[in-house]
Amino acid sequence: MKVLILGGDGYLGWPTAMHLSARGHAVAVVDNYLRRRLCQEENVKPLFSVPSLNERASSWEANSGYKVRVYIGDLNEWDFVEEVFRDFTPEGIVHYAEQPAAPYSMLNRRAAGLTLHNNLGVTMNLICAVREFCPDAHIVKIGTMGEYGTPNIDIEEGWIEIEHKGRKDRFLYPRQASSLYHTTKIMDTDLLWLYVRIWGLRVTDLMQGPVYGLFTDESKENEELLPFFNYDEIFGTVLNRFVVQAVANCPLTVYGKGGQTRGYLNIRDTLNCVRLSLESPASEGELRIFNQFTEIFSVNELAEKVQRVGNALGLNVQIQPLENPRKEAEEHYYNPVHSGLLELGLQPNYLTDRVLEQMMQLVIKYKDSIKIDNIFRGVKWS
Ligand code: USQ
Repeated sequence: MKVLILGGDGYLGWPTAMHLSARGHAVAVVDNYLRRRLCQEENVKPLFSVPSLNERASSWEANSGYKVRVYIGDLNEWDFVEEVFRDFTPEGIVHYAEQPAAPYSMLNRRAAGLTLHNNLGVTMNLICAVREFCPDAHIVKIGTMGEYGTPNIDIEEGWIEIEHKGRKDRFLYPRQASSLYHTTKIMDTDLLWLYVRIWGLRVTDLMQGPVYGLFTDESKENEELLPFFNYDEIFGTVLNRFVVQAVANCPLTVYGKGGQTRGYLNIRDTLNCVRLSLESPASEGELRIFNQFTEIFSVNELAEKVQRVGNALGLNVQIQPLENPRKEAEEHYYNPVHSGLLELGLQPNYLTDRVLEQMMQLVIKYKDSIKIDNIFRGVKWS
């Protein structure tokens, strides 16, 4: 299948490109290096420096024999979108090309505007490009579990049937996010659902939980191919941050009571979920939604696991509850369904002690490049 990956430079984009090309798909990636630029502006660095997309594509070809095409440009600009879609008319498109950080979106008015403009503009251009150049192509959109928030009832897989005054209908499951970033993902879903109904697009929306992990089958032999790995407060996700904090001998930054509960998954499972979705596409005129995570943990449970595994490796891991900079429920009910991807064939990689230990061992190699002042800055939601 010809697959175009929008946002191919990011934490998930590049590993997805290698994963799909190693399985025989013809892959092209697009990126404008937005995340690299925002990291520079906010003075944060990934754990290890990451070669450019063209350099990574060359290393991957030298290692594996598979070629990944690279387009550098801004998908908010229609002329560039048109050029890419005319040159590489895809059968499947993976849409990661968004400002991905909740804390960044809550930083200030400029960051909020950039998040809104980028995320919705790119989604709209994608919808128009598919309609114009490849109407039968399947869009795999990375959404987020955070779109649902933490309601006091079970979370269904995207849809809910409601009976009201004796009549029934099926609706998108209610969404109520707790950051602007997560809210742009709700708006994306609404945009896609509109054009699925009007133009008959094929769309899969993957409601993904926070991802953890450092290497995948394709990168583990070659550190040049590792993903863009942030551990700072703005762009890093919680478990990746805790692992780096443990290695750097900084107390783990549990926000508030630590009862915040989410569905997590290993980066390897993200790649498998995206591939399985592409290989069994949604039908014409279908918005298919999967909840994409494999296990549920509270922040306290993650911190305790990291502490136990870190101490067994000889680290001295402390846990330090901090006043929560975010506005979110710290103790709540959480019971989301997640059977769709398992039915498609997903075989989860669970968070075992061995997995955590391997992550820590790799981070230990880069211990000297950890910037302690990147770890906590206290971006407040209010
Ligand atoms: N948290 C801490 N300490 C930290 C960092 C986070 O206690 O040092 C807590 C947060 O308050 C939150 C939970 O851990 O309750 C998860 O935070 P996170 O930063 O790992 O994840 P989040 O901001 O929700 O966003 C991340 C990704 C985003 C993705 C989302 C999935 O950045 O791209 O969409 O996870 S989800 O959270 O399910 O919506």
